[in-house]
Amino acid sequence: MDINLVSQDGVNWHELPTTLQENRNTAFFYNNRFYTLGNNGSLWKSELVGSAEEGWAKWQRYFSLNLSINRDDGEDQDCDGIENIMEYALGTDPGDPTSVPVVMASKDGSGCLEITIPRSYNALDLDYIVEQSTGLGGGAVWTALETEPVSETNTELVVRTKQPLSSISPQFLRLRIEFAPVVP
Ligand SMILES: [Ca+2]
Repeated sequence: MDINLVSQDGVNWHELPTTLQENRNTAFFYNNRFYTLGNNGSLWKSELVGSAEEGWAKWQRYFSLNLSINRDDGEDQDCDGIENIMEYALGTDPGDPTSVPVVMASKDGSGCLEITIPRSYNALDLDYIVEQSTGLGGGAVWTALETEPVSETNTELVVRTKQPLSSISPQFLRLRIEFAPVVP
């Protein structure tokens, strides 16, 4: 068997010049290693290929392979108005339009606005930014709202405004998601 196509995601395949190995009968990929099985039960294994996927890459691969979801961050295959990056961030199902995130906001004991944001258990590669604007529509100017963390777990993020609501003029809030800068 002559193996001359390789892939890291099972979707995109690239040619790889290989030397014909006469006694290799089958090959498979498991736990980030290639294995080949030859005559008389000989088994070869490769070095680790890449590293185990985490976060966004893992999410993309899971949903594109298992549910055939278009994996791009701006796609909205279930037409629920929530783009993939937000479905990932908030832990909802990108293939189910009834699976929508619920972000809660309430006034806490000191009069500040407390915002509870659900999140995917492994979406630790994202920044969650609450923004404010005095208007909506195309001309609206959005700026980051000053918040401080209240609590943070793998499945929930709670922040609150630094100022009490009484000192903030009426405005609209939205949640913006960004990929966190990679720390070298
Ligand atoms: Ca969606």
